[in-house]
Amino acid sequence: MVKAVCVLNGDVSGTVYFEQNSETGPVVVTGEVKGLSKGKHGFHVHEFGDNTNGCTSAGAHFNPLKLDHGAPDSEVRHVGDLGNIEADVAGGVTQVNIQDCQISLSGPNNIVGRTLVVHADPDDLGVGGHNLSKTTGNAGARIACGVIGLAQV
Ligand SMILES: [Cu+2]
Ligand SMILES: [Zn+2]
Repeated sequence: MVKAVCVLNGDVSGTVYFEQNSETGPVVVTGEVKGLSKGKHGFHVHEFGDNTNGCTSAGAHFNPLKLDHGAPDSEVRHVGDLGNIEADVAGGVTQVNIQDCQISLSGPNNIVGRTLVVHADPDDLGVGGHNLSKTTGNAGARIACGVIGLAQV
């Protein structure tokens, strides 16, 4: 089993864990994010584990297959497209509980060493009709991020 972890820092904070039992199996993403405004917030793995200029230097969505942005359950998506997390109330603790079949903790879709980003706005999952829908889901500012690193198993 491989485990990874990300400590999110910024306007909100959180800790997110990634667990994968086999090299090609799904990755289970769990954890919590504190302080979000009520509603949906885009949640992605961005290409670089570089936070030298804050979340900006993490680059674009992790997209090794050079496809358009999309929903997590869509065939056309970036590997890093994990959709949204949703806060039921403002300023509370939002639980993260995602299972994803494209991100991996090894191999070509490896997300270890890249950056997890939480956005200000909802990810429209590529279907919002905005000129950014097919690249970022028009999810707005990057309000928190952190580099994904290997965790103790
Ligand atoms: Cu993003
Ligand atoms: Zn994307």
